[in-house]
Formats: sequence, C-alpha cells, structure tokens
Amino acid sequence: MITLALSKGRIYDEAGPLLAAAGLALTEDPEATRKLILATKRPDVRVIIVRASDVPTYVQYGAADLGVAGSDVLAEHGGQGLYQPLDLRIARCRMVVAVPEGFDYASAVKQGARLRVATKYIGTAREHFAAKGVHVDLIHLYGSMELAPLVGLADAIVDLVDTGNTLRANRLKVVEEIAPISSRLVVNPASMKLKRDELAPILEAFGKAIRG
Ligand code: PRT
Ligand code: MG
Repeated sequence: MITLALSKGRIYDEAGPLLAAAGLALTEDPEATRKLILATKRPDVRVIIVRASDVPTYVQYGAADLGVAGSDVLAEHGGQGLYQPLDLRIARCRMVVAVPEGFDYASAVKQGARLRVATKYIGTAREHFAAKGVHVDLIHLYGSMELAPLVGLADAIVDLVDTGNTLRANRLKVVEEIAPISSRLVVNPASMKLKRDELAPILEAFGKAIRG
C-alpha cells in the first residue's frame, strides 16, 4: 500500500487534476466528507488528509510514503528526511515582506530601526532579515498576518501573496520579494528504497502530468 499525504483547499484543488492524470483520482470528494483516509482509483494507493503544514512531518516519519507540500512549508520544516524529486508547479505564489501603504520601509531599514515583524514563517523571516543585517523582533502568528500592522502589533509582515487582493484590501504594500513559492512532491527516503517498484511509476506519472 502506498500512502500519499495531501491538504484540502488550495493544494487539493490544484493537485486534483494531476492526481487524476496520474490515475490516482480520489473516489470521494475530500471537501464533502469527514473521512481523513480516502481511497483512490488504484486499490494500492490511498490518500490521507492533513494540515498543509503537517505534510512534511507525516512523510518524514514514514506515516505517508509521499506528499504534496508548499515550498513555504518545506522551508520552515527544514526538509530533513525528505526527498523532493518534483516541482509540481501548482499553488504558486510569492513570499514577501509587506508594510502599511504609508510606512517608509527603506528609511526605517537604513536608520537601523529595530522592526517588529509578524509572521507564520519564523524561520524564513529570520533568515531573510539576518542575511540583510536588519534587526527584527519576530512575532509568531498562525494566520491573518495582514491584520497585525493595522492594529499596532507589528511594523511589517512576512506572508504569501498571490493576486495581491488581500494586501490591497488592507492597505498594505509589498516592499521585498523573498522567494517564489510552489508545491513540491516529497518522498520518504526509506519508502523510496523499499517501495521503489511501486513508487517509480507514480513519480513517472506525476512527471508526465506536469509536462502534459
Ligand atoms: O489552513 P491551514 O492553517 O490548515 O493551512 P494553510 O493556510 O497553510 O493552508 P492553505 O490551504 O491555505 O495553503 C496551502 C499552501 O498553498 C500554502 O502552504 C502555499 O504553499 C500555497 N499558497 C498559494 C497559498 C497562497 N497561494 C495564498 N495566496 N497559501 C496561502 N495564501 C494566502 C496568503 O497567506 C494570504 O493571506 O492567501 C492570501 C493572499 O492571497 P491574495 O490572492 O489575496 O494575494
Ligand atoms: Mg488556510
């Protein structure tokens, strides 16, 4: 049995067509059921539904043989104990630094002000500002980062942006691009060895689905 870890929402919406093309369409809609273990068209492949940020953990410990995770999530996790053989090029967006429209970020940085930065991506933010030599106090949030600068919790946020609608609606602007983001297929290294005969055709099918 091969177990694939996926999150609902954005990732499933965009991975669904790839799964179908790889012959692994789910037999039930994950958005319409409360089941967390779902069958696919292939009897030897099942899907488990987990939080987006938990996918690397399930695969690292071998509870799933493979999974789909955003590069944002993988950067925070660190990627230890994971192969990342394929960029699926789905759920794409950008990791950015954003501030209120009226905030002079360049001057604040130049003056060496100590910035308060709210984010879910503590590791990514720490690395980004350390590389620039900017002193920051990081405030860890679990969501709705866009709110933090509006109520005085932070000067800036590190967050994902796709269309930019959420930033605009909250009068925030992008001041730095940290990285382009997309989802990757991740594989447990022990599974890769022990289940190579079952996994190789699946990886092959995903590769074909992306190119097709
Ligand atoms: O919801 P949960 O806490 O379980 O996890 P999650 O919020 O991380 O999951 P989910 O499903 O929202 O996101 C899963 C993955 O999708 C992320 O890890 C990214 O790799 C990818 N992705 C792609 C995005 C976006 N685009 C995105 N735009 N994840 C989040 N957003 C959010 C962003 O944080 C911001 O609040 O959408 C808002 C901005 O969108 P725009 O279009 O208004 O700019
Ligand atoms: Mg979410």
